[in-house]
Amino acid sequence: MTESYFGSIAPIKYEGPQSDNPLAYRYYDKDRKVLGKSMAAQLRPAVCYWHTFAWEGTDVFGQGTFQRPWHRPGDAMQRAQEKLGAAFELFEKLGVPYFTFHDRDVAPEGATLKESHKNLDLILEGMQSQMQRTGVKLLWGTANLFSNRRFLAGAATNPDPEVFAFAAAQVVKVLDWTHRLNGENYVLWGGREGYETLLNTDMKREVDQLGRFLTLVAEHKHKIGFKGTLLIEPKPKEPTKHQYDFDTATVYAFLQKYKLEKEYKVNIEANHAILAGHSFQHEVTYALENDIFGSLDMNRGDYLLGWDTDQFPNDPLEMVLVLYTLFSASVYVAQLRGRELRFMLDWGHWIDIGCYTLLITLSSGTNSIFFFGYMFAILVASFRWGFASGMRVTVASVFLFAYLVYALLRPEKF
Ligand SMILES: [Mn+2]
Repeated sequence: MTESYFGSIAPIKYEGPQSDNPLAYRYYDKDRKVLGKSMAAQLRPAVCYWHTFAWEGTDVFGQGTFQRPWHRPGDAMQRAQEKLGAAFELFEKLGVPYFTFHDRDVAPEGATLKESHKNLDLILEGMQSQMQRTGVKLLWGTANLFSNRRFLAGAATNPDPEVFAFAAAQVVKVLDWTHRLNGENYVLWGGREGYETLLNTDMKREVDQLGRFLTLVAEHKHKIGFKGTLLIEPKPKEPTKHQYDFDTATVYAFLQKYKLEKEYKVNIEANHAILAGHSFQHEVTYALENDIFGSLDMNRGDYLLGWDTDQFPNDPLEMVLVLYTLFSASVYVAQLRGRELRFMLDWGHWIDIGCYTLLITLSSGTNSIFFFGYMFAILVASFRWGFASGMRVTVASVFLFAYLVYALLRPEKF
């Protein structure tokens, strides 16, 4: 069907932190058990079809720069098959457990809806056999309701009812397929659901339409018996000036208004949080506290740019901070709901000491503001368990901090 695209590259394996092989995992060891689950199950890494295979490397000023074989002109279905082959070759070589896709990533749009559906069916049947062959699973599917010019003024919020119907038909198709491919979630990103100017926009009517659309999606999910989670991905900008799914708090207000707060959860993306003027951990905490936390898209943006760059996260401090926030907010929410967390009583202050040591190491070292975190752990240990426990935590903190002074400043500086 297709020739190998990554033919000369061997499967990527875990080789440990000492490895200097650029095509090896130094820390990600997919089968290693962490807290009773494999790293693959804990982290659930997924390759996104759009960024990796569909996007041609364009910006608004220029043409595609990637020039992959499947970007060549020619028979669009043939190219889609080549892309599918290359995609599963990459998933397999990377050893990732999951991938994600939207309908137009994988199959070309036809002249009519019927033809588009037929194209999608053909490719997704091939995808189903690739999934069976490789064991790679679908993390989520979604429908592209923003690329075609018909969506200029939105999909569910478009003033033209035919566009609303077209978008609905697309979601039905991809939701059915996501169910058939055992997808774990179905994502709805707002796309062009927003506006540029109120001069031509009836905002209340548009948001009502969005509420109606998402109610229909939830109804369809139950009708077909899809057990995965419906996720909304908040994003404040791009492509419209005022996006209706601005951030987690806006989405929560919207869901409550249309009585959908039990049907949808949020997929929080680091870069989208930053674009909304929030930190990633703000969005995570807000979602957890209001019981709409669904999934994390652990990417990053660029603090010097004002748009969504969807880059791979490479700042350990940012990642540890958000994971620590996730952990703390989960413990807080569990306690609010009266769940007894025995391990937190015994280990909470030690977990805090460990986290703060990590945060100090990753931030500005011995000048780090996270130094004060030790004090909270010492106070908790002292007040809960008494003098001896407080003393133990104090001594441990002093030793850890002294070690950091030594390790971070390096002995040759003395
Ligand atoms: Mn993004």
